[in-house]
Amino acid sequence: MSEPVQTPLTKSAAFPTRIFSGIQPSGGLTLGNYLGALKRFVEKQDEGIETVYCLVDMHAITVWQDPVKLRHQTREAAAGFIAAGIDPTRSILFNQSQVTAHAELAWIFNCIARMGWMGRMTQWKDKTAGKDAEAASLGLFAYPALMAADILAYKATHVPVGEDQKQHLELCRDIAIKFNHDYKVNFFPVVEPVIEGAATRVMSLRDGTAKMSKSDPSDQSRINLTDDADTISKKIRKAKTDMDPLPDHVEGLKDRPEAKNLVNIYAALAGHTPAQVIADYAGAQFGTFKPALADLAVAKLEPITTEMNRLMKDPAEIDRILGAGAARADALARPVLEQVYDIVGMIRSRPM
Ligand code: AQP
Repeated sequence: MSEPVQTPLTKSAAFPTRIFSGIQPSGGLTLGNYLGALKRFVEKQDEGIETVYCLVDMHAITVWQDPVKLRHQTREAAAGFIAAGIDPTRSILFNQSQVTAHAELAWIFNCIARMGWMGRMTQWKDKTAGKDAEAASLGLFAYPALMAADILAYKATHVPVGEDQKQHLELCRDIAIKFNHDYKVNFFPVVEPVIEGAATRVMSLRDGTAKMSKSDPSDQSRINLTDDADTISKKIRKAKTDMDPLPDHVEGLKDRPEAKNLVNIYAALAGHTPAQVIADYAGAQFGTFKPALADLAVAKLEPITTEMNRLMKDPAEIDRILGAGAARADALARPVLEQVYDIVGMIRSRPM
């Protein structure tokens, strides 16, 4: 079986290749997080690239989080990363709040980024749509500056993400360029987003035009990495679709968002292209395709869920792994931050 083609990473002469990415522990991980991010984090690690992965708990609190649940979700996300194949001895895996360089650099970037840049972010607009934007947290507005700090504290050159994060990465590039320009340095790399594979935007199972999201009020809209086999099967069998059979060309999926979503999910789980899936299922009714997809999803996700459940029985060990990862992350980020303080003209005379 052929895998969808992955584009080789573009290399910079000035900055060694380093990958950074993160996920918010703002709920349980979804199939969208898995296919759009986590699965590809593992691929990058296995390619032997230096990889830094972060559970961005400070991003999570830009909207209200129950403290007890947040701690649980952070451990659960860490378990999900490890169960999916992140090896904490090869990748650096930690939670953001344990490395204070993120918050410190974010403040400096708050002073580099412009209000207008933040106001144009579609995630900000989406998350405040139909609500009183004046009542949203300042943290939610400034979210992309913290995200830029997450990445640039490591001088990361590449960031694997889903399609929805593309605009935030463009803003990260703008911040790096403006910092370098304002201070007349070539200090920060201009990061490259790595958006590849068949499922860069996994959509809701209830609405093919909305992103599958861990904060969607409907649990039926998403597959959680904690769902058991029976729940996964039921959710896929009940997924919204139209009445037509699958087309015989991928172009036939245009204007059929729900059908396209299910085909893309199948392709990403199987490691095929959507065209290969269509070649196998041309003319099939959803009564045939959905059970095949459900079986595939269960086969791929059940081992991860089982391993997550096993790891969650030892929260102290998860905390130890996150702490060890944070110490390694801090050793990379602190010297970068100290240089930034020097560049912007701050006195650093405190005895260490
Ligand atoms: N539906 C998706 N399809 C593809 N990729 C996705 N990602 C998230 N949802 C999808 C990718 O997962 C990474 C981490 O995202 P995040 O959890 O930090 O934030 P998010 O994109 O805002 O995810 P959610 O599930 O929608 O969280 P909430 O509901 O809390 O806002 C990113 O690489 C993202 O692209």
